Amino acid sequence: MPSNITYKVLSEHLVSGQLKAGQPVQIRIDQTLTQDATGTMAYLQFESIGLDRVCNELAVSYVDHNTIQVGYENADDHKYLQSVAAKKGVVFSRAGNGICHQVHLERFSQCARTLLGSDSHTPTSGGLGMAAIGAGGLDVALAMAGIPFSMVAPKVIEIRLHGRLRPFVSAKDVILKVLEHFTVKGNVNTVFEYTGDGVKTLSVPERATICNMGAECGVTFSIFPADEVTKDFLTRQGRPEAYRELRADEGAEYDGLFEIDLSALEPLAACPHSPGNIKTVRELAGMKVDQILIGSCTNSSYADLVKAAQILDGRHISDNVSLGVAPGSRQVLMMIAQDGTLEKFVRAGARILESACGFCIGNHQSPSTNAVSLRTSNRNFEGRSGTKSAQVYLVSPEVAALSAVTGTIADPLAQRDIPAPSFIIDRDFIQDDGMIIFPPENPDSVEIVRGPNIGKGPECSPMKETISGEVSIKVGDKITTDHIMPAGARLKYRSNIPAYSAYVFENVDPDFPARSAALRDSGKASFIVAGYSYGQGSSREHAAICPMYLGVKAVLALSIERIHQANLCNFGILPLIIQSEEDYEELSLADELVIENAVEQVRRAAEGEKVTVHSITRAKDYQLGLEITPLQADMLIRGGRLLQVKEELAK
Ligand code: MIC
Ligand code: SF4
Repeated sequence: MPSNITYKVLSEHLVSGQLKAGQPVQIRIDQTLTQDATGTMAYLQFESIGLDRVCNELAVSYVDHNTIQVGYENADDHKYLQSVAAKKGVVFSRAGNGICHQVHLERFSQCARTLLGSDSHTPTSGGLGMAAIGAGGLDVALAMAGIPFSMVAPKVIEIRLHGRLRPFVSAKDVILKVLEHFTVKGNVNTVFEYTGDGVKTLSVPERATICNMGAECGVTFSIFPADEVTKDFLTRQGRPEAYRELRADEGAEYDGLFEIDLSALEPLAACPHSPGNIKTVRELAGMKVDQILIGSCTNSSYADLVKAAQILDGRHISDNVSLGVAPGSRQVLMMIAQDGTLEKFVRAGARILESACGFCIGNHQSPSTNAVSLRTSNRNFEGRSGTKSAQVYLVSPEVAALSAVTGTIADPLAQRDIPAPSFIIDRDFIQDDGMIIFPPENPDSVEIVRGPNIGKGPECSPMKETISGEVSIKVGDKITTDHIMPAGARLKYRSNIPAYSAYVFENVDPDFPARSAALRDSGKASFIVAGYSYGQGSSREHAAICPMYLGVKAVLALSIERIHQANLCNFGILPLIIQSEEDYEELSLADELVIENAVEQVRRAAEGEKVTVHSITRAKDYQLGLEITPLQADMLIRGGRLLQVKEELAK
């Protein structure tokens, strides 16, 4: 049967299950990646499994998120990560080497292989034909232990590209168009596969930008074919052996089709406070801007920066604007330093930032009160920038650079003063892996360094027969993991569960941690009630671990995003689906709820039965969905994935 590329790659990696949309399957993971903010927990959990070395083909540990180092915490994390990498056979990419997804694309990704990363933007490598999936740290730890990854076989949507982008229109506008159509909700267990004659007009970094922000739609991954363009990219990276042709068969079938005429696209922007809130730049033109930031794993490639600098060349940024530029990797930084691009930025008045996540995760560069900030990154959730009142718009590097000159949001198609940038790679990329440390053959003498910031891994307990307690918080739709577990200034607590737990829902309801912990300490369960798309955004498993630490036993939501749903199961929290908006309206803060025969009910849920939750407060039963695989039912009952795996390994 003719196959699309998604199922070609998945079937080559299938370990068990039937590759049919909606069915649970297990796939072999070739490569893994972690970053520091999720990595410390991932390696603490890997250590607790008790293996001497990682078992998968390639495991890379990046330090890119927490590089600000105010206080000892971040540096403690780096030391732990470097030493545990050496001990366990993991490749270590040092702080300063760049953002994990950009560096992985440049130096490690391979066509038609699988990659599991503890970061939701891992699908960036789909740009060169990899099935690259974001997951929680524990799932990545297990993949490093050689345990297959459990997922639901996805629906595959064909996104057919025609024509060619016009000058000033870029890959960012393609993915913003996709976001406008598919929105940030309802794309769970789906893959976006790009096809059509427009594909060959896009470079690998452009394809990577498009795959990167598929994460904002909530898809499992996005993937491009591997073709001559891919081969050229890998050859210029000095890695021609990583290339393998990957094309969909003639007549391959898909579960849906969305067509985009690249030549008809115009510059777009995602408006506050969601990447799915799309308008044309034309509509926003003239709005005064305070801050502009070019970088992040979405748009910080060599090509992105060269084009932005061409626009700024010989001009100066407006007096009311602060412009920051963060090259995505050390390779990009070295290349812009060599070809004069860096000087163009500096002369134009840009502030050159470290090759790291930095501003994107609210680590620094928080805008002023009520500021309008234009960014080339992928998320503009309220408060993520570090300034709650800031209005963050996501745009292409071209629109960002032009707006830096004018001081207002500028529609490049409506002006003639500044010519359109153009760039085609005609040289090899600089290949210098001097900031990558490969693990020693013999790690006997390596000591794992554990500074005071390195806490313990999470501790779960088996499910009780009766789960009874209270609703400790009720939230609305589209609650992101940034709402649940803020990053920015709180990121430094990632290795310390009790300390980090004090900030759960910090910007939603700062009393939540105390309320939930009080329930826990009096022997009661704590329940979260939420609307649609609960847990969208990041893969951070802390959004499950810290609520678990505070005694949360179930989330009752109208819908839950894929990675977060998996994280909840991994840490023994029931991801229950409320069946009607009326039920959601009714469930209220402090409602007393009880789940009788919990173990039996969970077992049956894996066979499609509903779970009965009794409300003592309203003297009625609610039927809730629990869409879990048998494996997830088992882990929920045993008290989480880690306990489940350890028990299995001990047999
Ligand atoms: C993000 O963009 O939100 C992050 C920070 O990269 C997260 C990972 C994390 O929370 O550590 C992600 O996207 O998974
Ligand atoms: Fe880093 Fe931002 Fe990319 Fe997350 S989205 S990996 S914080 S650059």
